[in-house]
Amino acid sequence: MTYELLIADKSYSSWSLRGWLCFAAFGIPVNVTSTRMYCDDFARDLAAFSDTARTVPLVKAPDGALLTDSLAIAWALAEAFPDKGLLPADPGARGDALSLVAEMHSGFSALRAACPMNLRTGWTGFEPSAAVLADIGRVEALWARALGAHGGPWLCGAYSLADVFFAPLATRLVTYGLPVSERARAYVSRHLAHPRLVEWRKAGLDEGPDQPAYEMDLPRREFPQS
Ligand SMILES: N[C@@H](CCC(=O)N[C@@H](CS)C(=O)NCC(=O)O)C(=O)O
Repeated sequence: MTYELLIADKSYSSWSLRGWLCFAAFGIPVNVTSTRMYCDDFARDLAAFSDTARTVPLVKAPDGALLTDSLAIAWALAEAFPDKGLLPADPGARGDALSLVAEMHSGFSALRAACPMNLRTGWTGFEPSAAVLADIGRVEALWARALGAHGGPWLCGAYSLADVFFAPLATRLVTYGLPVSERARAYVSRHLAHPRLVEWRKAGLDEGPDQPAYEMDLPRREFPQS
């Protein structure tokens, strides 16, 4: 028996992207089912997956566990596959990765609310509020420390769960044209070129019409490819 993963709209569901990357970026086999938010399919497909399902991503593990949150998916896979590199082997880098994952999972509410992930387009003319700028400042500080302490190219050296959790936020920095340092922009470019993110984005473009809930009252521009 293998893992079963339920996700939604690849272009828009940032938590689904994180859940999927926990498998795909580390070569862990998984059966993926995809649904769409903001329509009857969502409730129907969640109920078919589990009667206690409420949000995506959702995972049924081979041991019978139902993982209802991206953080639980990350921790369970890191425990089940200690040799797949989800977390760095070095204890200091590992602690930093855990901290980055946890802070991303619980933080950056202003940036997340004002700039929903949308992998189909970029926007021009977005004016960040003071709260959004404060979140960007915190992202900059965390990334600069991690990249400096562990030597890159990813936050804690090799690609880890820390990068999985920041991948959607990295896309938002460029799709909304937010002000970032050169170092942060180079890290964002690494995400944009990551083969699994490229694969996910491409698959999302074929998932049907745009979701109206993610429209912005702003002129569009092309999704930045690098
Ligand atoms: N804390 C959850 C958040 C999951 C979440 O909010 N997922 C969104 C999609 S990105 C969702 O299912 N929204 C539907 C709803 O809330 O009804 C996690 O980390 O997995």
